[in-house]
Amino acid sequence: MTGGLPRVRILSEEFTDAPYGRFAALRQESPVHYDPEVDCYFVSRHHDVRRVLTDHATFTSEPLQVRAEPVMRGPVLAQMTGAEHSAKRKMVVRGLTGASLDRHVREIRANAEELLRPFMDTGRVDLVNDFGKPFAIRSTLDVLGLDKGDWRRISGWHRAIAEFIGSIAMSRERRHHSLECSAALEAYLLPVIEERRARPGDDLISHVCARDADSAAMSTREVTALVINILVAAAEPVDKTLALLFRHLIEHPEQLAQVRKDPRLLRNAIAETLRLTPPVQIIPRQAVTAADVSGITIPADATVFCLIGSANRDPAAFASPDAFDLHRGDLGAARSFTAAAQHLAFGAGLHMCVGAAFSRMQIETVADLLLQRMSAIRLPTDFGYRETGLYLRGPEALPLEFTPRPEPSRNLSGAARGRSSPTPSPGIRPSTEEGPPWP
Ligand code: 2IO
Repeated sequence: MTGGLPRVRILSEEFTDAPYGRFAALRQESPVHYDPEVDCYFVSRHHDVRRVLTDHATFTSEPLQVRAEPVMRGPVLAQMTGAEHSAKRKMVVRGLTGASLDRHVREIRANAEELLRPFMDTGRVDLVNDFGKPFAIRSTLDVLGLDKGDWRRISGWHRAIAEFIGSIAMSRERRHHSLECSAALEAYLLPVIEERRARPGDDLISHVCARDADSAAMSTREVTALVINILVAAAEPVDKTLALLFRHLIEHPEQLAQVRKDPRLLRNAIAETLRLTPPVQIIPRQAVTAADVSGITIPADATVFCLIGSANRDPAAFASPDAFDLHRGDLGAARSFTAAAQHLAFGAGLHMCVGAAFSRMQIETVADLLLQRMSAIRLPTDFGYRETGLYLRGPEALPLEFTPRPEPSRNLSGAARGRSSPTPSPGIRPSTEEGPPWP
């Protein structure tokens, strides 16, 4: 059935350049859209995306076997099921919570301070390329307990692996490059994993190497795949989310002023950023049997791409869905980082992002620090904003101009104000856009 349906070519430039403008038509006219060029069904309505992600009997994460496994050197968490899945998920959670979390918060702040310092003299920083990307990698290396001195090398491998995962179609040359980089990363990790087995520390690699009551010890291949999985999943969305958050706040100065006045609103702003502009735009699934979705039959074995950026702007789920509003009542900021989230930026169901709560703390900590150090944040008047990517999407660059504020004295940091979160709170302090320079 083709008559009357919009001819949407997902891989076309018109689509990739401005996907949000096209989602409304897709949701209305072709909510389950077959694109012969990529031989996939694109699901765009909020209700349908949630159904595909939570109906585990009908839709599996099988596509990751070809979309991820080659560069992950083995199966990732999202491919696993049953006891293996819950045991491994638990190990990752253990590395991100409790005493580890306190350490991660300190490391996140230290990484951010160090990366920002060279830009404090000039009052200019590209939040994506100068700050966000190195920050994402270095924070992730801290979590994994890898050597931050190697961040440039690891960053290069990471970029090629992320390109593989985020490509719907890829040239032979690029594919070859990604596979080479992932082999190089594996070779780099092998001696580290052996070392952590022999002398476990308090890092995530040691945690996943450890044998525990309800699971057998993992093979080195399993550990390698899990480490690469965490490296990519924890680093890839960070610079994008951070830059998108700042872009939305700069475009809505009244909301930025409110966040500066009451830093507890930062959480709302992050949740709303993830809803409006999710960094992970596509989650792939495969139909086990033929399934009816919005009146269209998806045949057995078909690949299904859930369009997260579209689901999150479905007017059936959110009022005025294209507006950035950190106060929106239909978002539920407090539950936005849990399985009860209304937006779908972290997915849904059994495979919902295991790092959701951690990422909230991470972005909140770094954004709070940036807001403390920078006042009068603006974009250069001649700057042409551009987002790239269809699968993983974010700003190409975000060159900020700002008025630097000095670092507060050490003994003052860590003063948390009226937070209700059970996790340790970053040192969030109120300030105003017009107020005197810190302190
Ligand atoms: C790493 C794609 C950034 C995941 C992926 C192959 C599997 C899985 C996701 C997220 C985000 C990354 N998929 N994380 O979409 O682990």
